[in-house]
Amino acid sequence: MTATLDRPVDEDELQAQFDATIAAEHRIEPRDWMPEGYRKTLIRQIAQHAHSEIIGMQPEGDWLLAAPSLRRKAILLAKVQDEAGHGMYLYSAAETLGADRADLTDKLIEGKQKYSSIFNYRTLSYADVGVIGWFVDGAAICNQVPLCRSSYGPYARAMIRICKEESFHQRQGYELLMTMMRGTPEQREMVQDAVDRWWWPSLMMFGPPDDDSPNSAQSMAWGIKRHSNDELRQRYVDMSVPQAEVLGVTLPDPDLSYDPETGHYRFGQIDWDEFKRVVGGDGPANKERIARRRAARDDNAWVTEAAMAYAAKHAARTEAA
Ligand code: BYC
Repeated sequence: MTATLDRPVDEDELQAQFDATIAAEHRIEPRDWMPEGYRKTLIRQIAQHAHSEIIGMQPEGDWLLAAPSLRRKAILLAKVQDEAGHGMYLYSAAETLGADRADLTDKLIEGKQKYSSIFNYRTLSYADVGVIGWFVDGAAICNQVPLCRSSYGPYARAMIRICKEESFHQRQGYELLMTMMRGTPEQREMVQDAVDRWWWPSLMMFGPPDDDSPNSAQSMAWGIKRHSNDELRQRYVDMSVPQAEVLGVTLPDPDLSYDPETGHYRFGQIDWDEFKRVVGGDGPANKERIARRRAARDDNAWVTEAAMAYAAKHAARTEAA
């Protein structure tokens, strides 16, 4: 779909080719013409996704030095490192759209770009590490498996690898909780307490309800998103209820009930005011999450500068040779 230069570029023709590619369920690649809105939407979503992975290292990272055994520490360390890797794939995907990685980080720190609301809650006990794996990575899988079919090639391909790793993350969380549930009454209480605190924020991860989601319709028409926020949230609830039963915990929703007519679980009202507050910067840990990201950028700037200076020197030498 690359424009040829031997005749004037006809915007309508390019748009028609783009539309045909989307309609045929083929992929848009970085070299292809794309409408500015499509590019901007992808940069917005991919940057927010990358920021979520990077900020998402913090709540679990807080437990690295306090993991209860060497085995748990090794698992947690591997998971947190995976999240750094996911952030890097995603920033690379955003770069294929013309975004600049350092600029995206600056926008995150200045509050001009978002990251997932879930990472503004604190991890108060080790059970939270397990519940993040089960709930948060479970929600991530539910949301991201359809993104493997996203219309933008680099994003879809990054998602395939990321989803494989998310699957390990979800399982390690569930296995940790299973182990704790076989332990002492205090350990079982810790798990239930973590479930009570993380369930509702996990449902908020899927975004606002469909009738209050300004980006969904266009993103679905472009094949960036494949399902609406509410569809994925419902899928997630249906998946989580039997898992909670096997684990032996109660999900903190008195309205949760199976509806035999639809084959889905009905659930209670989500506190959308809380969601708006947290996304707007007033969650339990927003300020410290950004302060830590800012410190990491500033304290480590010398590493980037040294790497850039070395690369420039190396390029100059290669050119001279
Ligand atoms: N938190 O029109 P809507 C992980 C924003 S990390 C904050 O529905 P859209 C992990 C939304 O951006 C996985 N903001 O938007 C890492 C929009 O804002 P603007 C993170 C939210 O884009 C470490 C506005 O609200 N996953 O798994 O069509 C450890 C209106 O929303 C949230 C992704 O990023 C939220 N929860 O749909 C463990 C998945 N929800 O920019 C695990 C990729 C919405 O218009 N992203 N907003 O002002 C997506 O699938 C979509 O972007 C969303 C939102 C479903 C999240």
